[in-house]
Amino acid sequence: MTSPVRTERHGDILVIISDSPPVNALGAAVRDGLEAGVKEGVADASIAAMVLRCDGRTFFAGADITEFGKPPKGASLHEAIDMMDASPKPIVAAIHGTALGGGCEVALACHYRVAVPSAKLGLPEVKLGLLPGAGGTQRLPRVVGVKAALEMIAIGDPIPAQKAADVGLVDKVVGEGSLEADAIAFAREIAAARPIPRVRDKAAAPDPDAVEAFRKANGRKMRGFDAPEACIACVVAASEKPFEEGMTFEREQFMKLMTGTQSAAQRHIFFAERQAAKIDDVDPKTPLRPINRVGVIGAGTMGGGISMNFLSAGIAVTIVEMQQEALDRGTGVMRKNYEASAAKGRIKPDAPEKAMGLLKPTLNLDDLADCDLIIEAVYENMDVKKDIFTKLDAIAKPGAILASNTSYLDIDAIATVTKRPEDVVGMHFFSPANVMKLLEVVRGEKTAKDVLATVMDLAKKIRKVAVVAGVCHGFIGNRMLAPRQLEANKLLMEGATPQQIDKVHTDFGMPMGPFQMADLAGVDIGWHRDPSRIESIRDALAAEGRWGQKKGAGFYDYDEKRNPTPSPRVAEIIEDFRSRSNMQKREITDQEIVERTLYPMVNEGALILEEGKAQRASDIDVVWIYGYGWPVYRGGPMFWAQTEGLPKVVAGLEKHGFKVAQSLKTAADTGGSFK
Ligand code: 3H9
Repeated sequence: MTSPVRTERHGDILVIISDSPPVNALGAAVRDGLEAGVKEGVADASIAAMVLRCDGRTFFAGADITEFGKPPKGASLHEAIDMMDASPKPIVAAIHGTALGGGCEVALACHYRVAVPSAKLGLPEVKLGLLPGAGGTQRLPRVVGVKAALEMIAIGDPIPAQKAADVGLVDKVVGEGSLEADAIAFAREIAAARPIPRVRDKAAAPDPDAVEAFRKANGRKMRGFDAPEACIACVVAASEKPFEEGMTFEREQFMKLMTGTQSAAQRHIFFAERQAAKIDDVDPKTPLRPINRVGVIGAGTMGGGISMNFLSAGIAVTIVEMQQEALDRGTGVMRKNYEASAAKGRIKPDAPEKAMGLLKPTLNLDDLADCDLIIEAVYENMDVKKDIFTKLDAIAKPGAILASNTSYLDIDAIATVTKRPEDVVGMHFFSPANVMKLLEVVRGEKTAKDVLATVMDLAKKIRKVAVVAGVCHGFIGNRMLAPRQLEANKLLMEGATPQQIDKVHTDFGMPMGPFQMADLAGVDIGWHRDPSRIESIRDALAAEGRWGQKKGAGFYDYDEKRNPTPSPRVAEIIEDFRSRSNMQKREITDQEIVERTLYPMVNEGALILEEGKAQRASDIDVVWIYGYGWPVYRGGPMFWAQTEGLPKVVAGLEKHGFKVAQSLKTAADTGGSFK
């Protein structure tokens, strides 16, 4: 097999080049090639210095994650890196694309770093539940100091080349189109400089204040995760221990994380997210329909949020409302949202004007005639949606994609009112639509393959994570939410409190529990609006005007800052409803809440898979991570069920009288996993 690493001589400079698509991950063959390249440069008396660069779209994007958990092969990354570090001739890392993880660690072990302006450098291992395990935690603080290293290692966001130069991580920012030539020239300049600068020889000053401030600023974000604390401990070690001791400490911490379930879950999600973009029976080379202008019907919270996604990506939007006042209100909210983001420095100062400049507000549905994609985002009512799609069929140009943002309704039924059901698709955004990453793409019976391919591609452009779902009530996410909510309500009747049930969910790592969610969304949603008809605790709350956060009262009482406290009135309502239903109150354990609210979600997920409404179990996990805030360190409900043990899940479901999905039973009985 030919090596992915080759060398080229440019006078007294040896250029070592890796060419391992797609991202030059540091797999066994690349590591072996690097060792061979450096050996060649060291052994050859005519070589004064070396340049290390990559072909393709990026410098090394990290260790090869697919090798994790498998028996080691070839030179280890440590060995390759140690060899570079120890080279008696200087090595210059020439960086383009993204030098991430092990790639950034390779660059840190080189003696100099040059980068093009568009390059980014970072140590994102924490996002995989890991820490930089090839010396990154020990070398980076020695270069950029404890404070900057904490940000890069324990948060994991990469930094652009210029910022890297400002903090000393990059020695020189070179020409965008002349990386190799500039790196060779730089190598010639430093070839004779002695001593060769080695990061390991530097010291990082201890900075306990920075550590404390970092913990304080990021505590919430890091809650529940193991990796960030281990990252912090390693950065502190870099400032307190000699290099080799720090390396030993880093290794121990890395192995602990690597063998734990959190990292397995986070790595699962890394691949699951990328897998979700693939549709089994749709060729990735399917020609796409051009999307230059998007139409959005409805300028409410949802329509406005949806429009912002496209505007932010530079795609023109025509937004339609029925009344001028509603249109003005909707576009006003969008402008305010943009301005708030600009004020916080999240977007450039001129971004609000740019985005709003691409928006065409109108009261006339006929103005959608030039749109390539039209998304209907009005309220959930089949008759209303059918009426809109009938009109759209007459207005939209041939080939335009007609999408509904429905969260429950039957896309096939909506498609029947058009003469082009192949152009109809569901695009289910999650609220707030400009923030939440998930997009459920609902594939109707007749949806054309190129429509699906186009929508999946567009999702990437607007930075959403798209998952394909089949037509069923609530699709993937909301369908699985339903049994959870049902059981949570039953548990209230049996003796649990809203706060106990919610706490089990937040302790699990969810951003909120079922009743906090109900209060946020609105207790009155789906209410029959007849105060005399009290058929559930929820009806009783709605009848009293306890509609949730917006009314200052729901399952909880709220102060003016929307801080919740348990409500004595709600306790009374529950007590009253319980006694009228002739039910006995009993003690409910937290474990029972887990078994009755989370296990049924897994069961529903298994049914969704059986019915072919999701392509794969990992797609369901992606839905829950990006649509509902399921803790990524638990890998989504289907992955979590496997860490919990499928036989245990089945036994729990059976104990509480649930009908267990056949595929779940089979997987549990055969020691298998979800496919
Ligand atoms: C590490 O380095 C540990 C060390 O500290 C210590 C070791 C001892 N390995 O994302 P894309 C695949 S941990 C294997 O769609 P983009 C990816 O699955 C690593 N495969 O492209 C996909 O495959 P497919 C630290 C990888 O342009 C294809 O490449 N590094 C790896 O949108 C294209 O990826 C990271 O965490 C990998 N490391 O984004 C960086 N990376 O086509 C992880 C990617 O079959 N990578 N693949 O679906 C990324 O963040 C993005 O992939 C990157 C490109 C920004 C590089």
